Order: sequence, then C-alpha cells, then structure tokens
Amino acid sequence: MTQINEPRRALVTGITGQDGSYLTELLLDQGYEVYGVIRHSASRNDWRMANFSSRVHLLSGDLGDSSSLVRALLRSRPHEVYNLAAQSFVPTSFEQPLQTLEITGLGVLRLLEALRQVAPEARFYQASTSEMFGQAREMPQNERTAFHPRSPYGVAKVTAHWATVNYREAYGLFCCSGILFNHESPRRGSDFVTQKVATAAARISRGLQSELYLGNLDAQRDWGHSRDFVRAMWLMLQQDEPRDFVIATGATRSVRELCQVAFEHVGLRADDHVTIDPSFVRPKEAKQLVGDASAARDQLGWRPTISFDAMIEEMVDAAGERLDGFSREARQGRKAELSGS
Ligand code: NAP
Ligand code: G4F
Repeated sequence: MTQINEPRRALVTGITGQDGSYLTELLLDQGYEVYGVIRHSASRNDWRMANFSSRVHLLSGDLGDSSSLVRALLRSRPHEVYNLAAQSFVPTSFEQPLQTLEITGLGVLRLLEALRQVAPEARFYQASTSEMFGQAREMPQNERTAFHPRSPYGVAKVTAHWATVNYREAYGLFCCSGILFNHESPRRGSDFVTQKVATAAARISRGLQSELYLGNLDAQRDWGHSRDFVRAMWLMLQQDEPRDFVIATGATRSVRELCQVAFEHVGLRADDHVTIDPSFVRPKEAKQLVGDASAARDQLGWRPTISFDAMIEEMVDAAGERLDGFSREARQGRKAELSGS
C-alpha cells in the first residue's frame, strides 16, 4: 500500500543507454526513487550515468531472463516501469536477427508477463519506434498508420508493440507505447549516424582523420533531441487513461543535410570529406520517415524545444570536448611518465 509522502518509485530498463540516462535525470528531478536494471558486462558501460549513479538503485537483470525481471519488480515495487532496453541498432539486427527478436521483441513479453504477475498496478511504458512504419504507407505517419517494418529490428519492435497493446486490452494493465521517431544527443551511441558524423566533423577539424565513410546519404529522418523525447515518455504515464502516442518533430532532413550542418559548424565543407561506402548501405530500409505528433501536442501538451541544427552543433561541440579531454589526459600521462611520477 502507498504511504502518504512515500516517494514515487520508477523502474527503468536500459538505464545505461541514451534515453535511460536522460529519463533518469528527469525522474530524479521530479523526486522519484529510481531503480535501474543493468545487465552484466565484463567492462561496465556506465559513462552516461556519471551525473546520477550514486542516487539510483541498480538491479542486475536481463530482458532474456524472466526470473531477473520478476526479482527487479519485487525489489523496486515500482509505480512506473519504463522499458527502454533493447538491441537498438538496425544494422546489427540484420546480422543477429534471432537475438534481436529474443531481446527487443520477446524480452518485452517477458517483462509484461512479470508485471502482470507481480506488479499489475504499475504503469508501463514501452519504447516503440518509427522503424515499425518502415515502408510507410502515408506521410506523415501517425498513430493510425499501418506498420510495414523493413528490418528485423522493426519486426521485433512490432511484436513488442502489439504485446503491449494486448496486455492493456486483455488484462486492463496501464500500458502505453510511445512511437518515437529518431532522437539524438551527445549521449548517442557511436555507431548511429548523427554521432558518427558529429565525431568525424570534430576529428577532421582537429586533423585527426580526413575522410568519413557513410552509406545512404539520401535517407531522410525526423530527428529530435532525446532530452525532449523522454519528457513525452513521462507525460504518457501521467494521463488518466493509457494510450499510444507518436512523438516526432514533424520535420525531415536527409543524411546529406546532417553532414552539411555538422561540417559547417567547424568551418569545413562536407563534400570535401564524405565518401560513400556500400558496406554501410542496408539491405532494405525506411527511406523517409516523418511523424505527426499532433495527438501528443493536444493531449499531453508536448512539443519539441531543441532544433535540429542546435542539436547537431551541440553534438559536434561535445565530441570535440571529449577529444580535447582525451588528448589533455594523454599529454598529462606522457608528462608524468617522462618525469617518472
Ligand atoms: P541505447 O542507447 O542503445 O540503449 C539500449 C539500452 O538497452 C542499454 O542500456 C543496453 O544496456 C540495454 N540492453 C540491451 N540489451 C539488453 C538486455 N538483453 N537486457 C537488459 N538491457 C539491455 O538506446 P536508446 O537510444 O537509449 O533507446 C532507448 C529505447 O528506445 C530502445 O528500446 C530503442 O530501441 C528505442 N527507440 C530509440 C529511438 C532513438 O532514436 N534513440 C527511437 C525509437 C525507439 P548496455 O549498456 O548493457 O548495452
Ligand atoms: O542513425 P541510424 O543508424 O538510425 P536508424 O536506423 O534510423 O534507427 C534509429 O532510429 C530508430 C527510430 O526510427 C530507432 F528505433 C532505432 O533504435 C535507432 O535509434 O541511421 C539513420 C539513417 C538511416 O537511413 C541509415 O541508412 O542514416 C543512414 N545512414 C547512412 N550512412 C547511416 C550511415 N546510418 C549509420 N548508422 N551509419 C552510416 O554510415
């Protein structure tokens, strides 16, 4: 039973990832007690948690292991569960389709079933994606647009999405699916195209590399900022009734335009440095995605606040600061070595 003045508790899977880190900061700011599920790794991937790691409770768990999910729910007794964990990189899903379906798809069913059995009162958020639209039937895409995934990742996310809808309808659980379009930040993983381009622009401007190899420059995405998008996740779980929402900026830009913004920010021309490498072209993909987030605007009062250009410039600057920090550390290390200290 909830006690008066008892803090609200949230369980976040994928807390070590981009969105997990921003969402946790938002929840801590709102006074939540936050529990994060982390999987075992030989070398822990915790750089994104630097701002808050001493203020959260970390529980060992894996979306592939039901018993660990039950245990995490029993230990955290959450009011809200945010499922952000996934194998989230589309090219890896072509190389490891079964593992992607196992974690990104069936993992969600494991978590929903654990929730139904041990924490049915908790509100549940599922990280769905615009990749489910894939070969989109209409522009822009909204909550009623049919799914036609173009990657094993998209297929796994459709499975997870319908499982979430089914647990809401069949068992009356408070389950919401946020259909989020691409969102980025300085905490984005290094293989995703925005981070790859931002890091290359910073490196080339420092004379550390000269070429950037990319796949399809004509692909178009609706790119927003993770800090804006995690606010929408939280808002969904504060509503009276559960439902699904598209979260997007409504503007689409090509990979070519992304390169122009990033390189211009450091005084360079993208055309002088970008080369196509067919190995980065996918077997099939969603060529253009653009979302209609009017339901989120009307019902959640949600709007994006950070522009595409400002976000890419922030990423290029952050990549540059990381590089300068590394070279400062390396210089200090060499100095210490030379002086024998
Ligand atoms: P991310 O940076 O790749 O983070 C993924 C997280 O999942 C990491 O914390 C990772 O842990 C964890 N994870 C992976 N496999 C796991 C497993 N078997 N058990 C437990 N945890 C596991 O992804 P993100 O960009 O923050 O995205 C968050 C979620 O939103 C994902 O589900 C993604 O598919 C979805 N999504 C993202 C976007 C986007 O544009 N960013 C758009 C739509 C939907 P490790 O640190 O141990 O690897
Ligand atoms: O940054 P990306 O790898 O993201 P992608 O595939 O759109 O997926 C991301 O957004 C989804 C939401 O729609 C999430 F669900 C998913 O988890 C992930 O966060 O690629 C963006 C675009 C693609 O069209 C890709 O073909 O960039 C194109 N691209 C061109 N050259 C490249 C490259 N992508 C990558 N990663 N690397 C390249 O060299």
